[in-house]
Amino acid sequence: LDAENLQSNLLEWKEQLFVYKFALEEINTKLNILNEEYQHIHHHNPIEHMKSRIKSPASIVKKLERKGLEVTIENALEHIQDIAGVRITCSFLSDIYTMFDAISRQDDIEVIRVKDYIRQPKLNGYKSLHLIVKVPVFLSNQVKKVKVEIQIRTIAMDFWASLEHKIYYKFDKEIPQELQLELKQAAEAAHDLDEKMKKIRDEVDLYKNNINEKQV
Ligand code: 0O2
Repeated sequence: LDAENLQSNLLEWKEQLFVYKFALEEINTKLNILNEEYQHIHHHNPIEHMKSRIKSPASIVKKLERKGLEVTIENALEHIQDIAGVRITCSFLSDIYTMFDAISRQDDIEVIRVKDYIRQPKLNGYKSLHLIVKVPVFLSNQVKKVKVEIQIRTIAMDFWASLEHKIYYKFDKEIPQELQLELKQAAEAAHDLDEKMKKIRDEVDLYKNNINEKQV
């Protein structure tokens, strides 16, 4: 089954696929609510921006092949965890775990997998928190639990990952060794920037608290 066939096949499976769109809409609404509530209470929004997408049939085929699986819709639905994906970019590292906790606490969301590439970065330097969650989509005659991948990272991690992604494909997934080393150093620089920003924010909070205490 090639990409074109899968595409027409996927159309036949429209019902299977459009639930991913609904699942994304639900997750987006939940995230917007959390962000606004946090802004209201703490005067700080943990989400800098977010982006969601449905994986294209061609990418689904490529991923199945990469995994050594037969290209079938059943395999796609079962083994491709990121058909629906949301990427959340946060200002600060702590915001990542704030979002993670808030998402995990929601009764109707089931977190089925967590990959913490922040505590354990990939060898190339990649950092991000990946969750696979299941969210119920209420249709007219049934409830479908739909898988969504949520990637949460800081602006600095996102900057690094988007450049690395481009380089990876530019070199057809064989990045020259010296470039790999430079990328790793850039990942460390991104990490240092995150730490520096956190320190500055803590100092700003201290100033604010001092001013408030003086006013009381
Ligand atoms: P694309 O082109 O971004 O969609 P799994 O079946 O879930 O166990 P998978 O999908 O490899 O295996 O899981 P993982 O490690 O959670 O990675 C999922 C996604 O994270 C990738 O999707 C990338 O978007 C991102 N990612 C993972 N590793 C890297 C990395 O080293 N660099 C960058 N830039 N992004 C990374 P896709 O489908 O592989 O790619």
